[in-house]
Amino acid sequence: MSQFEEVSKQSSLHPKPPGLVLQYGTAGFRTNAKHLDHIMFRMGLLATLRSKKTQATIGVMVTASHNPEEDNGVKLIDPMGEMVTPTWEGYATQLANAEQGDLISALKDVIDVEKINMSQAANVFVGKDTRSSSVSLAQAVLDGVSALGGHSKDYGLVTTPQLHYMVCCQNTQGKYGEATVEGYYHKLSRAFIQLTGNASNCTDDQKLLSVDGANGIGALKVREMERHLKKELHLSLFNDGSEGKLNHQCGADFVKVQQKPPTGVKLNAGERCCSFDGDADRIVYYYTDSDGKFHLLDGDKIATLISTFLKELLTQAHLDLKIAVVQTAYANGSSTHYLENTMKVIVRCTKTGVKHLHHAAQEFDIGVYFEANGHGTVLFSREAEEKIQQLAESSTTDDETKRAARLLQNTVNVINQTVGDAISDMLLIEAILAVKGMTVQQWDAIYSDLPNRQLKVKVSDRRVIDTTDAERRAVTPAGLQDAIDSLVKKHRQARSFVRPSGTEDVVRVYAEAETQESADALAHEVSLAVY
Ligand code: 16G
Ligand code: ZN
Repeated sequence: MSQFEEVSKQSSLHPKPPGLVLQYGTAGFRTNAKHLDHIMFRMGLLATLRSKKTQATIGVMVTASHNPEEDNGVKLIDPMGEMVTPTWEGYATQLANAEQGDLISALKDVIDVEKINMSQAANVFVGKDTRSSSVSLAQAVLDGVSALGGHSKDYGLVTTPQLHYMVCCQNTQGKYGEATVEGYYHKLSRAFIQLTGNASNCTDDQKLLSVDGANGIGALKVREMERHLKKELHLSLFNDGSEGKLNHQCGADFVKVQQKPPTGVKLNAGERCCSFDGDADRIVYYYTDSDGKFHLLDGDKIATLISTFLKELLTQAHLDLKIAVVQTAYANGSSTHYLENTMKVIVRCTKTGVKHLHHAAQEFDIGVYFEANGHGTVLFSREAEEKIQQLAESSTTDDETKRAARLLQNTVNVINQTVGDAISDMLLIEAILAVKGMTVQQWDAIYSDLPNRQLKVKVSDRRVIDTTDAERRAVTPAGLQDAIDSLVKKHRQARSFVRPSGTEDVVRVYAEAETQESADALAHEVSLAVY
């Protein structure tokens, strides 16, 4: 039987509902799980083609991140562990929407345009989150790979960033690490233990952290990681999936958007707590003070903590490396002000979505990127890594320089540079707090957030809104931006923008201002202008 006959036969077991149209959005396909079986099979086919084309291993992750349990989704991972390129996102959409009888010709179109050598071997890594639908959907991906004669490796239950890491390790012949979950724990925990070894007077109380696992994959994996940490970090794990529902009233997205603690977590005044999202690629921190007031330390505060730490170490190590922080329009105005004016680091603003931030961060020796929602990581250029390593291993440098260089080296190793990673970010943050002898309150006090509010508005067609300037200004519909500008003028220290969501059929509204009342009022007024 020819290759295409096999695909045809197999695809009839994963039929497309006629007329259903879905799009590869900011984070891949994402919708109710019952519409996704054919998408998964076809993404198995596409990943196989992408693997043949790049002559490298490609990843396919089955997850809908922070969406409700009933949803699911899928995203493709390119050879270095990054998001798949925009051209291939387009192919994904074409393949997904081809009616059953047109699938083979849609597949042949991609093969022709990309001039793919079909005799080339293909290798695809597959992972999934804990959603009940993920089992059969991941199987559909594997079916797609085998229908086109590709090899696959099923990693089973893994976090999204773990699968990104595996793909990168595999394609760099182990230079980045070993492409196993054990290898991941080993590399990160070792770097963490070496970092905290520099924090000699850290008490047991300071080593205590509560973790909200969002009832998802992160809970399982952080528990596995903890076994490697040699009691250098004591985790109290809540929302571990044994009772609660995935992402329901818990997790990083809930905490960030609602600006309140998750249910299911015992919060003692003053104690550090963090929340993961449903696939553990986002993290936010928080605590309640003695008056019961909730304090959120989001992606902006995390980026500030990390970039401050790195900048201090660069100075101590006398390393002249260019460091920048990449944010989106959602970054709190206070964070941008602090980074630019007090820390004096370069700040860049990009469109929402990890790939945009990742790309911008690659332009610097050290690029720290975080979305306010807690997704982020740090990228080191090859040259930066080499300089750090040389210095850490040099025999001629003085003790202070060497200590700083070694801290930098271990910092590089604790970070998952392929994508934002809640577990890796958590270890990095915990290590920084320990090394600096800093409490969560001191971290929070670096700057004060401007009160802010996010709202979503249902409109008949969100595509009528087009934005520019990294989504900070609306170009269409005519008059909208003028209306926003005049509303903003009525409030002090105010800023507001609107953008169509890339993951939901809504328009998002963001407003910040001097007081919470003012931010709430502005968000409401802008919503009315959109409607
Ligand atoms: C996706 C993005 C996230 C972004 C969010 C915005 C990835 C892996 N994830 O979850 O970075 O913040 O979408 O959603 O790129 P929105 O367009 O609905 O506001
Ligand atoms: Zn996520």
